[in-house]
Amino acid sequence: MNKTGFIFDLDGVIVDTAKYHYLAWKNLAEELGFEFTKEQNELFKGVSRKRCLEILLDIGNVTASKQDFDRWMIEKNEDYLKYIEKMDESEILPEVPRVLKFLKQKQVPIALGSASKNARPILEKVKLLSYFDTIVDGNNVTKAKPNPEVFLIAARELEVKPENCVVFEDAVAGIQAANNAKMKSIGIGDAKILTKAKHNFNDFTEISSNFLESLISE
Ligand code: B16
Ligand code: MG
Repeated sequence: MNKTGFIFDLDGVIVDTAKYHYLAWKNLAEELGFEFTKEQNELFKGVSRKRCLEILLDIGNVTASKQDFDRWMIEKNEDYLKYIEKMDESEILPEVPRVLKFLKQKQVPIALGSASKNARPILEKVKLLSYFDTIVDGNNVTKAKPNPEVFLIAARELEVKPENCVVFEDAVAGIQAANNAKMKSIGIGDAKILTKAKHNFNDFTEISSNFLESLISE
């Protein structure tokens, strides 16, 4: 039997940091003189910080010099980090620890595969860092999801073949990235949005140990 590896996205799968990203982008938009809505924030899920700022400036019809752009990237992140600073275990999404513990017990290798450059401090804050055999995040990749790079690096570091990896993702681009890597994609969130996922669940409360077991021994 081939070894199975599990890869978790961060924002929207392990914790809901999207709400803090939203507040920080909204603050920047206000400073630049326009409104940024929760609906528009949906476009930012799973998308790199740089790309988010490009989309934000498009929304506000703002042109930026290279200097402005770099300054706003830093400003947004500093603001975001103030929200992150206050995070603790209570912000872990339902039943994520149960699933991580189960996989650990089964001695299955586990990776994080996230677009965020703040993944490590967030996992530290919510005290889940020790479950991960490797962290692949925005600091390690050059190509953003839907490019499979982040998940392929994770598979390599886990020493598992891509086709034997399972990916939990909440973003359309993330599901595409997993599919592009030939991995088993599991959509966490609205099945009507994550239509290309191999399996869909609203959250981890719907994922049974039997189902996890079946993924390990497939
Ligand atoms: P940072 P994920 C993504 O996390 C977020 O969904 C996305 O909104 C954010 O812009 C991106 O991380 C980069 O985050 O600014 O912290 O580097 O879903 O890939 O875990
Ligand atoms: Mg996500």
